[in-house]
Amino acid sequence: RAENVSSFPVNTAKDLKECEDLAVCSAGSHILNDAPTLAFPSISTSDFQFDLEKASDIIIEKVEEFVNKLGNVRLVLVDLSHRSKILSLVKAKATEKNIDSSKFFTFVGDITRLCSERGLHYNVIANAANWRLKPGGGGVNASIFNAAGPALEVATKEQAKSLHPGKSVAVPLPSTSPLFTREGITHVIHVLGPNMNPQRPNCLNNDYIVGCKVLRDAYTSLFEDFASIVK
Ligand code: AR6
Repeated sequence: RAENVSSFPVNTAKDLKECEDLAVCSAGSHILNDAPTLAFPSISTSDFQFDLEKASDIIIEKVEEFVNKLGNVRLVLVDLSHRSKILSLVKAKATEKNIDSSKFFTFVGDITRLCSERGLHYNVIANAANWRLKPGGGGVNASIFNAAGPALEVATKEQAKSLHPGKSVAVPLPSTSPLFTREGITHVIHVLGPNMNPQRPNCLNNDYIVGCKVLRDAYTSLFEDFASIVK
């Protein structure tokens, strides 16, 4: 079951054997599985202050729409802490909807270290970006640009100068980047979600009619970009 995965660090073959011995084989199978895997953070729900209930419904809706369409791939929603509210909401709704937990599950860890520290095989990550596609700021954007090194900023500029809310852009990661060499990540997909934070650009002033549409568009664009990378 998915909750075993997020709470069970498996780093070595020996750990994995022990984990199987402990009859939590589903954790092992997630970790051993080498299907193309997209790890993504919950877009817009932290710095951009989007409502968590609404965001969790949209994640589930879009995962249901894409998970089978995409074939033999895995979609993994990631957050830093076991106390993550968005992970709990999405996990509960995924169980309720009987979504295949080998194709979609939640996972706790730093999205820039899921292979080296948590033993998860993954190849593509999503970033909750800003409209200028700039490094820094905070949250997952700062972590990804810091971990990827300057190569990501250069490669990003080659693809796009800016992003509209609801859009994404896929950036191939140069093989010099530590994210490529250490984690095996080949692409970063920058996604710009709707913003409800008055301190940030393009604030929607609590307009959740527009906000939900933009968040749906953002996940559609993300999963379509992932599909074109793996096809
Ligand atoms: N690994 C996994 N998940 C993370 C990590 C990490 N290293 N860091 C944060 N999260 P946020 P937003 C989770 O604020 O709301 C930036 O400054 C976090 O707990 O990064 O879309 C950009 O430049 C949350 O669940 O993105 C934009 O200006 C999720 O990632 C703005 O913030 C998204 O949180 C975007 O705001």
